[in-house]
Amino acid sequence: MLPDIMAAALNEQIKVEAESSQIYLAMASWAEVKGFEGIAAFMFKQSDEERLHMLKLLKYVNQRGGYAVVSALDEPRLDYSSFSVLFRQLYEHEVKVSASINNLVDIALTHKDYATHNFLQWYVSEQIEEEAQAKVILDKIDLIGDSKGGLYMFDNDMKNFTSQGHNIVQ
Ligand code: OFO
Repeated sequence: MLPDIMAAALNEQIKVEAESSQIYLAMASWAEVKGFEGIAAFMFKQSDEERLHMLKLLKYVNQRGGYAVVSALDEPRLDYSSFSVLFRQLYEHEVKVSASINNLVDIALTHKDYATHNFLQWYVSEQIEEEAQAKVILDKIDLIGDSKGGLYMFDNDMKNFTSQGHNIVQ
């Protein structure tokens, strides 16, 4: 059985993951309209993954005797001035998500909810990967700057990575 405070915090996280999915969906749409298919494919995939993170939490809350709430989401407010700004927002967003996962771990330990603590370890690992991936991409984009040729090649790399199911960090 979930402690009430844990159920409430997990419900907040359900919203965070759903909003992450919306943020990446908005980024995907922008990249697609700009003609950057590879970046768009990467963002669509990220968006799908965030939805799975949300679903995993939702099912866990219900399975543990809580009630997972599907709440209204905030509209993504993004600065689309360049790809480097876009990827910086992605990176900063992931850092924020890691902090909220850490906060959940903290609540689980404080309330001796070891089942949830165990469940959350998957998210802890996932965040390590996602932060690292976002940082690598951001560093690459910062190197490229505004070079059109560089962006074109980067977009192709992203296409290959996404279609082969590879992680860009590899
Ligand atoms: Fe990338 O955030 Fe989910 O966990």
